[in-house]
Amino acid sequence: MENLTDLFVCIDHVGLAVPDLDEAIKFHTEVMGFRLLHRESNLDQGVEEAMIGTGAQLPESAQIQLLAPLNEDSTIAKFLDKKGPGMQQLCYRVADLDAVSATLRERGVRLLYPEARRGTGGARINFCHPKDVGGVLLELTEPPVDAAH
Ligand code: CMX
Repeated sequence: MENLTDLFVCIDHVGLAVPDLDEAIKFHTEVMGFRLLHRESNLDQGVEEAMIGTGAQLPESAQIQLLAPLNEDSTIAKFLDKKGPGMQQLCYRVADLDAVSATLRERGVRLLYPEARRGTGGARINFCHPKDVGGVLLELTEPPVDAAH
């Protein structure tokens, strides 16, 4: 596969681990003044999640993802136990997840999954191991073709 030059489209979102999704939504909408843009449960990732944002479209604004554990085996439950609530991940949007993953692997970055998995709103996702990218868990997301952005 050809080595890519521009890997990322934009910063898609920042993910915050929260113990209680309803409380976190209430805080971010009523106190911080953001809008609730999307909410879903992702069984594959063991999370109940919400996307929060300014609602700005042009220029497009990155969003905040609130992540609460669906069960005690969830990655988010483990994160909350060890580190408490706070920033759990940074997410970059990509146009072609398979091509970007291949390029990053060639450059020595470990991807957590051998193949893309399902993320928010049906996006294709994978993660770079935090130890290989400066200590931050880095999600890569390829939005579904019919996504609004
Ligand atoms: N950010 C930065 N560093 C992290 C981290 C995070 N979110 N999670 C773990 N680490 C670090 C730990 O601090 C630890 O470092 P030290 O060895 O220096 O102490 C090391 O990574 C190992 O930590 P761990 O607690 O043993 O965690 P695991 O190896 O069991 O899991 C990871 C880490 C990244 C593999 C796991 O969190 C994972 O699979 N994440 C991807 C899936 C995910 O996060 N899903 C929820 C979000 C879903 C979504 O966005 O849609």
